[in-house]
Amino acid sequence: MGFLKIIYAFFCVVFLILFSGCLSSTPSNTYDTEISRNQTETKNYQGVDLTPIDQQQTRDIKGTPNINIESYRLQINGMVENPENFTYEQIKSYPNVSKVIDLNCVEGWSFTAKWTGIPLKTLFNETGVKDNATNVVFYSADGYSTSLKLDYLMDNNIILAYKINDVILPRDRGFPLQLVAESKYGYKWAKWITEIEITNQSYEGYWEKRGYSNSANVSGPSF
Ligand SMILES: Nc1nc2c(c(=O)[nH]1)N[C@H]1C(S)=C(S)[C@@H](COP(=O)(O)O)O[C@H]1N2
Ligand SMILES: [Mo]
Repeated sequence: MGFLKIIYAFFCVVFLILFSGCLSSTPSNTYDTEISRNQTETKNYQGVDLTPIDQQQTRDIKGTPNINIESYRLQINGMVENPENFTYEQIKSYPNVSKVIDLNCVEGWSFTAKWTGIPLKTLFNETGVKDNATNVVFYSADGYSTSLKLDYLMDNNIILAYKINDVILPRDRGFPLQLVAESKYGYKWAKWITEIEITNQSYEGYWEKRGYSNSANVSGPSF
């Protein structure tokens, strides 16, 4: 009898460990990918054929960083009046903008997608931007960084995308946010953004430090 009780207790403990493990890992790890799978991808928008997500090429320096969306905050700091941290839900609650834009990597490939997200202008209106600020640096969860001029970002109403082809940005594609740096090479399209710093200094990001052009115009040279 004693032996059977021990066996019984053992299986109860194993079962509890397995079961609680499932419960606790479900929300943060499958949140976006499950939603993405259940959403229908848009194939054509305003007469333009979009590249299906599974046919889009991608590029990253070291794989997909692990981001827990419950604790995720987008920090905006530097030369602002009020530094602020935004949750994913807050970001999605502002009016959104959609654009059909090509992403061109310096490796020679490109694709066309519909990007939906929040204009940087909306966030900068919340934080306020100091008068002499000139540049904006984007820092990502995988250690990547890049920068762009404040005027470029404002004049072109540049957005932070949380959807691609009307599907939640997949985890391996930059979830929760990718910068849609239209008319700039792909290395300016920071993914997995966690921090945005406003400054009056020029800044060389990951690829720029390795010799790539800091202006990165698709129409111009890449070095
Ligand atoms: N955080 C982060 N963002 C990044 C990169 C990266 O390695 N890390 N690679 C850049 C490069 S070189 C390109 S071409 C685009 C590719 O975006 P995609 O994977 O969505 O196609 O992401 C850019 N943004
Ligand atoms: Mo790239």
